[in-house]
Amino acid sequence: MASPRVLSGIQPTGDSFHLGNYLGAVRQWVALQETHDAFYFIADLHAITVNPSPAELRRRTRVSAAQLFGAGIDPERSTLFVQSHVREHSELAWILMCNTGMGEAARMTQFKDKSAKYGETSAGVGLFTYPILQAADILMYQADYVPVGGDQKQHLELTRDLAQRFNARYGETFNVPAPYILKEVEKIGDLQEPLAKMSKSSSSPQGIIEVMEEPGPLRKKIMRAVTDTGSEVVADPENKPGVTNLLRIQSVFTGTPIPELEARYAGLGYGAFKKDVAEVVIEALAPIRERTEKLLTNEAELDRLLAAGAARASAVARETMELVRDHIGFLPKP
Ligand code: AQP
Repeated sequence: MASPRVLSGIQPTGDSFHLGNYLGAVRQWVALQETHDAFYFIADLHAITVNPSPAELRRRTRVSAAQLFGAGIDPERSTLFVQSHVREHSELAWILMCNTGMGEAARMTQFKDKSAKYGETSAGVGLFTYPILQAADILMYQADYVPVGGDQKQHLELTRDLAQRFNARYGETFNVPAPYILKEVEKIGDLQEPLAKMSKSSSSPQGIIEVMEEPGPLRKKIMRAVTDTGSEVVADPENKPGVTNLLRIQSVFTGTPIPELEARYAGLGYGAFKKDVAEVVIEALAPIRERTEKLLTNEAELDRLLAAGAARASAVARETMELVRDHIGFLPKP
């Protein structure tokens, strides 16, 4: 029997991914490639919703690819590609848009959050239709599971609704995917505002840990992370969101259960705890940074790997689109 398929994407919207992207998504991608038929992509079509300059987009797309390979995505076991290299994504997004209600799209909270920055009427239409493109990305590959952070739950629900609606209207076409979200890392908090998610676009430089960050500044940021009143190192998401966030980070990286960490730091205070968290994060990210930097010295090789990924992804996308076009009633191309 074929392995179940996973599909996920990440936007090239920064010069580095952050700890939330890594722990919430990319780390699972690396693990899942061992047991699943894995498709991962760099979401450059999504990234243009916020109008990066062409030079910025090109650089960030390559940096993103290098970071994914550097984090452990194996081009032999996973299909890693750039979204815009597979033209079918945009075509399927349009078809799905024609099957989405305005009210349904307007309910997406990420649009509300992101458009607040521009003002709802000046935000691009692409930002509004973004979740529908995301549904197209997923359904195109007939994915079984989508490993993402908790912020994507609502978009996954929309994807499932659109798949079911399309199947009911036009006949069985799409696999209905399920989210794959790990509770303990579904939301890595901003270091300065731990109730908010760490985010490329909304976190302040002090609130975000970048995967590509040098040990010096990284250590400083963790030492300065907002901790809560009191001095006990205990997980309490409501009253101690800062400490809880750091405990979660240390726990996933070391594989040590949180109660064990709480016992270890009993009576030691925040300083000793934060120092250890910083060392754990530095040690975990250093090899990723080094491999990424090395990969970036050979752009031609990086582009070759991405071309191979695009060829494999395109073959699947063509197959899905033949089915979609036929089911919807488009005439075959003469
Ligand atoms: N703080 C987070 N905790 C856990 N998971 C997170 N993800 C993002 N932030 C956290 C997950 O990372 C994957 C890739 O995200 P993305 O780059 O496609 O976009 P995003 O979710 O909008 O993340 P950002 O950092 O906030 O990017 P910008 O600022 O560009 O919008 C997803 O699986 C996401 O859930």
